[in-house]
Amino acid sequence: MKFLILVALFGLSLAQHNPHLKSGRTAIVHLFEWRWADIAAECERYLGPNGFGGVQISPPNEHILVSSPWRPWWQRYQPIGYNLCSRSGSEAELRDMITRCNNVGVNIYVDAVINHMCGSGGGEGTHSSCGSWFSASKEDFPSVPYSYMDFNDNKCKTGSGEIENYSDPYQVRDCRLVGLLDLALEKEYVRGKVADFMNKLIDMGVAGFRVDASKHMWPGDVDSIYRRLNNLNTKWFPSGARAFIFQEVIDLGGEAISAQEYVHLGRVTEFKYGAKLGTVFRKWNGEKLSFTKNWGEGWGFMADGNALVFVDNHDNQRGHGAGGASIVTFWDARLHKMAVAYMLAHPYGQARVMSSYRWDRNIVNGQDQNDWIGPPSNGDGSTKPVPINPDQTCGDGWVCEHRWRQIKNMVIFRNVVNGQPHANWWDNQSNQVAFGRGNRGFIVFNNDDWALDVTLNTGLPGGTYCDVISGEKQGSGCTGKQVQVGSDGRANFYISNTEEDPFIAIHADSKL
Ligand code: QV4
Ligand code: CA
Repeated sequence: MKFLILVALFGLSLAQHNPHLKSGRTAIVHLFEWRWADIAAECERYLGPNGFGGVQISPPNEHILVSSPWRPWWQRYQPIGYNLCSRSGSEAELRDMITRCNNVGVNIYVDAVINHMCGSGGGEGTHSSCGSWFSASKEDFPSVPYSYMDFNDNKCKTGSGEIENYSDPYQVRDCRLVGLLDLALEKEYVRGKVADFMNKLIDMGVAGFRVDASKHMWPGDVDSIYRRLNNLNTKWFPSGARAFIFQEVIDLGGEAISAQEYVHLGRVTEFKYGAKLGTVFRKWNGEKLSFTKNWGEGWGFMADGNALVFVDNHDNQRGHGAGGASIVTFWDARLHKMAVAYMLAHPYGQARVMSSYRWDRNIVNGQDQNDWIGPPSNGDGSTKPVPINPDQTCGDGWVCEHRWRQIKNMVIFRNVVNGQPHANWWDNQSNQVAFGRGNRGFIVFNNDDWALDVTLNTGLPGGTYCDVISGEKQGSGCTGKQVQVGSDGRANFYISNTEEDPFIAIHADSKL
């Protein structure tokens, strides 16, 4: 009886923690600022075949077009309405992408910007991605429609109308975040419009949502919106399946609003994860890899089943949001590959891989003056396609971390070891560590300034394994290092500290 009451109370929201990944897939990738046509092609030619479970897409709804600076990436975090035309493409292209990705077992998660509309200084006119007229000064968005009555101006108690103090939860929820017109989500009308927008996407076949700026919305308001959501489309998902919800709450500790206020509604982004992992791999503040023996909840992170984890995201890779200098991005490729491999090998959390584009950094006093630069684009601001080079890397400034062999192979590793416990930990009390996942996979890192040369218990059945970091299994051969595991499960590992990739990973499917 007690159990039934608990299910009735929490059943709906617990269901929103499930990403509904298909057939043993475990990781998702954020294809930041990619066009829908390119994502559709990527699902079919790369993500589906390589075991990626899903894609987080950039906001698909109508957004402001900013001219100064010219077409920054962040214009998409300033909604003008819920028409589905954006810098990434039209509604028809969005629908085609969702269908084609679903058909190859890759889920789509939408970045939902529902806390606000454009900035108060957004002007008036038709400078929006679908060409709808709006007026920021009058708070008039006829394409929804929203009028001045649908915003929080009277609820916010600060003199400027802005969030002035993050230790006051009322300000954080009811006032403007960097000038963004704050929606009155307590109103039935506004809740209905937001739910209609999300339901349209659910009916098109998306598997869930990253909920932008969740900290800035009252948990009760978003709960009421989530409860209005349709079940997922039964063409691709089990009947009764609820949308996967992961909420962006930056909680590094020490603020009035905590991630805990949202975990009953869905998963929450665990920002401590990337901040700490970066500090560990950079060996800052006396941190050592050996200290990560109890990585996860042991480090004060939220409960495993609530966490969405990542090494970097589209904000903190360019100094926006939180996390600070310790965040390891593609700019530090060697450390980035190690950190992402560590995340993918470790069982904690729902993992998300970042896939970025390059921009000209111009760092003055620690601040990147070019943190606004949008995706590789033509002069008119239209986003360039993602060309694929003969060696499978991406061209035209697209970094495509998810296509780096080491990262792609660790996504496969995570699938192969899915459900297996963290096991056979070893460390040298410094920055050389190793751990396995049951009897299915094993990984060894050398982040010290000297060579690693040690015989370890891998937990794997005896045989010859192909290291999926220095190469990979191809047919019956191996393009990388080979590891001999004895019948007792033990194997010798040698990793020089000067190697480009000072780590080795082997798993059940890389056995020769
Ligand atoms: C400017 C002034 C303000 C002034 C305002 C008046 O700076 O002082 O009040 O004009 O209109 C952009 C500009 C910003 C500008 C604002 C409004 O950078 O200078 O304000 O637009 O015109 C992204 C960017 C922001 C960008 C925003 C909207 O990071 O720089 O603001 O998009 O275009 C907190 C939050 C967290 C948030 C994080 C960045 O708790 O929720 O900051 N993260 C998410 C997204 C992020 C996005 C938003 C939230 C907003 O991940 O990408 O912000 O949707 O930690
Ligand atoms: Ca708000």
